[in-house]
Amino acid sequence: MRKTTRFKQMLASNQLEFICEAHNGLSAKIVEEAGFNGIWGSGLSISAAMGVRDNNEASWTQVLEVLEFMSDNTSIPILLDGDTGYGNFNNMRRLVTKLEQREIAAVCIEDKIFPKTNSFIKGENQPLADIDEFCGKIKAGKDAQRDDDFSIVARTEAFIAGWGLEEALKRASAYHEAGADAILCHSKISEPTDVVAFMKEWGDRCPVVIVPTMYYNTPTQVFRDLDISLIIWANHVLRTSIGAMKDITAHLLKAETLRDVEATLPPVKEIFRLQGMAEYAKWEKAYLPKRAAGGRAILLAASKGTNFGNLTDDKPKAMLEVEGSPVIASTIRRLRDGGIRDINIVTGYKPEAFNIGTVKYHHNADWEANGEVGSLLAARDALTGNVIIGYGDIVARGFVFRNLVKAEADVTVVVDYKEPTAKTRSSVDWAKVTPERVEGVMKLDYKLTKIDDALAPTDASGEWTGLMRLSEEGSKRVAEELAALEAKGVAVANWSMPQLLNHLIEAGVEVAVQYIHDNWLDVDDIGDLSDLYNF
Ligand code: SPV
Ligand code: MG
Repeated sequence: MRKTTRFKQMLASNQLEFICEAHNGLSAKIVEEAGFNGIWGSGLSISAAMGVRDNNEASWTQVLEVLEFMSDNTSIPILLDGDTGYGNFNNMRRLVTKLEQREIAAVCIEDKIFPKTNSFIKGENQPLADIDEFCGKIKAGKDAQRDDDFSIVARTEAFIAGWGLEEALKRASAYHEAGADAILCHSKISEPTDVVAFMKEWGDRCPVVIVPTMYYNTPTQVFRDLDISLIIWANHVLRTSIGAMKDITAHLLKAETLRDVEATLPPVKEIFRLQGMAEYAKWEKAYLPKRAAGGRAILLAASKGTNFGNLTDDKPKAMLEVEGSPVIASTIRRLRDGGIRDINIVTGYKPEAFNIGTVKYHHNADWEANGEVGSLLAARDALTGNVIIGYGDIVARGFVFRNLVKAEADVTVVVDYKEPTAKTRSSVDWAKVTPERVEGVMKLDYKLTKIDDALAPTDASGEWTGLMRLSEEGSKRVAEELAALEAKGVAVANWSMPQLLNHLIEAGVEVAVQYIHDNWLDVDDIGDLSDLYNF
C-alpha cells in the first residue's frame, strides 16, 4: 500500500493513532522499528538537528533533502511539518509536487506568516495569515497533488496567538471547506482545555490532529473520548538524544577513558545494522566481482644470517637496514601494495629486534635446532585461508606479489627462470618444472616436479625464490599434511620448505609455477644488501 494511502487511512480510522517525531534518516528508522505507523517530520527537530533556529533559517530544499533520507530509509508514512508552506500558494504547489516525488505522505501547513517562529516562542505576538490567502494555499496544494491520497493537514494557531475558540473554529471551518484533509488544532497551555473546547464544537466534521507537548499530563483516554484522530509526539526523540549527547560528552571529558562507557552504549555493529549493511552484503555478493581475497602472509624470519659478521650481533638479517628501512619492511610494503594486510612474522634469533608495527609476531623458540617448517608450525594459527609464505630475507618487486595474490591454483610457487649460471651461491633451491620452459611463452600451465639443491644447475628449470601461495583449499591441505606427518612421529619441524614442497608433490598435490625473471633478491650477504639500494 502506498504511504499516502496508509496515512489517509490513519486519519480516517476510528481509533486514536500516534505518530512520532524524527529529524533525519537514522531517527526515522528508529521510529519505524519502534513500531510507530507514521513519522512527524518536525520543523523544530529538523532545524535543531541542523543547528539552526525554527525560523525558516534552513531553506525548504534543505528540509527536503533531510526528508528524502528519512523517506528512503523507512516504509511508514511521513507527515511533514511544512511550516507556512514556505511562501504563498505557488510555493505550496511546488512543495507538494516535490514531496510527492519523495513519497512523503502528507504535509501540514500552519496559518502564520513566512518566516515563522516556533509556536512556543511568543506565540501571541505572531500574526496569523489572512484566512482567504491561507485557503488559497490549501486549494493550490490540493490541486497540485497527483496522488489522490496525499493529505494536507491545516493547522490553526488561533489558540497559540491568543484568539480563542471562536477564531479557531472559524479558521478550521474555512480550511476544511478549502479542502484540508484534517485540522491540526494547536495549543500551548498545560491543560487540554483548548482542544476539549474545540472538539466539543467541531464534532466529526473532519479528522483532528493534536500535539500535546504542553498538556503532556493529560491521560490519553481523554483524547480517545474526544475522538481525536491523531496524536503527534513532536520532539521527544530529539530531546532524548540531546540528553544522551550531553551525558556522554560530559562523562568522556571528565573520565578520559572509555572503560565505563562501552557497556552502556549500543555497539558499533548496531550502527551498521541500522544502516542496512546486511542488505548491502547481499547485493555485494550478487554484483561485485569476486576479488581474490587478499588473505595473509607468513614471513619466516627466524634465522640470524651467517654472512654478515658483527652486523647481525644484535639483530637478524631480516632486520638489517638499507637506507633506514629493514629488509623485511621492503617485503611487507610490497605485500601490502598487493592487498595483503594480515602479515605474520615468525621470529627466532633476537625477536626483540623486530619493531615493525601492525604485524603479528609468532616465535619459533627452537629456531636454532629446527628447520623452516618448524617456523611455519610456530605460525600454524595463521595457516588458513589464502596465505603467501615467504622468507624475511627475500625481497621481490611489487608485481611479483600482485600476480601471486591472483594465483588460482591451490599451491603456487614463484620460480626465477634465469639461466642457472648467472650466480653461484652456496645453496640454491633449484626447481625442476614441467613442461620444459618454452622461450617467450609465459602462459603455459607449469607445474613444479621437484626442488633439489643438489640438482646440476644445467638440469634445473630455474630457481625457487622462496615465495609460495596457498589458496584456502591449499592451506587446509598443507595443515592436514603437517598434522598427519606429526601424528606419524615424523620430525617435520626439522624440515626445510623445499622438503615440504617435495612431500606435497609426492602426496599428489599439484604445485603450480609462476615464472619471473630476476626482480627479486635473496639477501644472503653484504653484496645482496648493497643490491637492495637500487632495488
Ligand atoms: C514542530 O514539531 O516543529 C511543531 C510542533 O511545529 S511545535 O513545536 O509544537 O510547534
Ligand atoms: Mg513546527
